[in-house]
Amino acid sequence: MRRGREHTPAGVRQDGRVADPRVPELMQIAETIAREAGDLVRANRPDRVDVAGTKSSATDVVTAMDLAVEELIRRRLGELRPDDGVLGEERGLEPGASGLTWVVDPIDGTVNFLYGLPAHAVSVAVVSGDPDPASWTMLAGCVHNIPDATTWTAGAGGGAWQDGRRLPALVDRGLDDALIGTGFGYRADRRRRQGLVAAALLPRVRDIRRMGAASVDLCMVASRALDGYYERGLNPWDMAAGALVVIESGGVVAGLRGRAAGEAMTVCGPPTLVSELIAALEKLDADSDAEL
Ligand code: LIP
Repeated sequence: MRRGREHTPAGVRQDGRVADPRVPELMQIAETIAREAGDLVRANRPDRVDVAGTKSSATDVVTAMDLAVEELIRRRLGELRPDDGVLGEERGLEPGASGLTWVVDPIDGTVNFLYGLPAHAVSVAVVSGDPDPASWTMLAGCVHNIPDATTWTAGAGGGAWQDGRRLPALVDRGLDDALIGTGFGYRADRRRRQGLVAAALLPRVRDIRRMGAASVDLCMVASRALDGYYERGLNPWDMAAGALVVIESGGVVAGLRGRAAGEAMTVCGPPTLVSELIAALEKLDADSDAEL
């Protein structure tokens, strides 16, 4: 994952050719499984979605559909890529023997799914190395938005695509002209601080949007429906596929203070905008939950 400096995206040689010949097949598998998962949700969405449990807080919900979708994804990966590992939001890490790990979010934007709001997606990615954003090499990914079936795919060195159309390179712009996406965590102390950061940024940007699904936010940057995006608190499964889509559309995905994107902070967009956004977020200590 790029860290705010120009270097070859993960998985691609300096000559720009795909470094890993497995990428095309992995892209196809990611898209096939993400679409099958989307079909499952669309065919079985109940009139009333019930909460099956909660996680980090009373509002961090998991539904029966989250569990069913992750079960389908794991079953299909077991059929198609039996030696690979799987890291999923609901069942955690099941290591594999191949050196590849699939990083999956069965329904990213679960609260949106619960309320019937339009941004909620299946996110399926595959990485080599530890499934840790600080060190993984992203190889392929797919984000499949469930309500409208909009589908983003990307492969290391293979470009980023939306509904089969290759996405053009991002266009840079200044922070004051930028439409910025963000999101908020589930814990009250973190949300309080995140609200202060957003309030401080608001007069400095065109506007702020909060979609409710990180994977969709990331892909909307690649599609230029957002100019940039930042969020503190993302899990590997929230960002694995969408980050590759951004990078393969010529964007940068980074953390603050020269660190890789990850739980502390994820910032993405075209290079100049990312540099300006990182500088603003560093001044606001946006990678901290401490009371101001
Ligand atoms: C969601 C993220 C979103 C964040 C939400 C939540 P989930 O993931 O995609 O960006 O703002 O708080 O974490 O929990 O729906 O899989």
